[in-house]
Amino acid sequence: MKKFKKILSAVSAAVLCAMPMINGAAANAASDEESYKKTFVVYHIVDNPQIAYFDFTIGYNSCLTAEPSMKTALCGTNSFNSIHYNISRQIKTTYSGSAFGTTGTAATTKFLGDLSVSIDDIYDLISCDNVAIKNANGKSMSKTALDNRIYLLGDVNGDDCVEIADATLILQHLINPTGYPLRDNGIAADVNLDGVINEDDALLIQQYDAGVIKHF
Ligand SMILES: [Ca+2]
Ligand SMILES: [Ca+2]
Repeated sequence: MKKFKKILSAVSAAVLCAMPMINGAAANAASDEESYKKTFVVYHIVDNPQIAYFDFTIGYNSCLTAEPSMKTALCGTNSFNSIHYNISRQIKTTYSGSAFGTTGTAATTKFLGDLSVSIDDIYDLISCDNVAIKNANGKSMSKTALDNRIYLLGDVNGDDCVEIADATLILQHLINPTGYPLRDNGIAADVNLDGVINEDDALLIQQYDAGVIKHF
């Protein structure tokens, strides 16, 4: 019951976010088209470079849809496997290989939710459990060595909306990084998840705002 109330409280903010898109021509014929979605990403961040094995499980609420976790370049060619269980709404992922040797994002997991789902709700809708983390010697490490953080993809300025201002901020940042810094190293700005923040990400946000694409 508590979660349901929280979702309802987010509706008014979501309607405000959606206003620019409703004005777009592409959004007028929305009834028989795919509806707009918010794209949330769990970033699985290596906080201890000695990690050589991790095993985590993510569970998620029925108001979200999910994909298997994806590895980043940080995992290299080491063993990485992720399975999505639709029925139980769980994603199980394992990594096994050499120690990372550096910190950074090892994997990402995408979720799609309706516009009514706010970033404040998301930690109640997604649960991340680090089942086991080990070093290269097979010794168990603290489960907090892998940090799981959730962001609304494309919300560069952190106002819980994805709109043209976010694309503009990326472009301003590319020209003047110190004058237009990005929060948390721009982690929410890399909408195509290629590890680089550039004009391609700004363009995708513009396309989302214009209704050309409905999610990332
Ligand atoms: Ca924003
Ligand atoms: Ca990118």
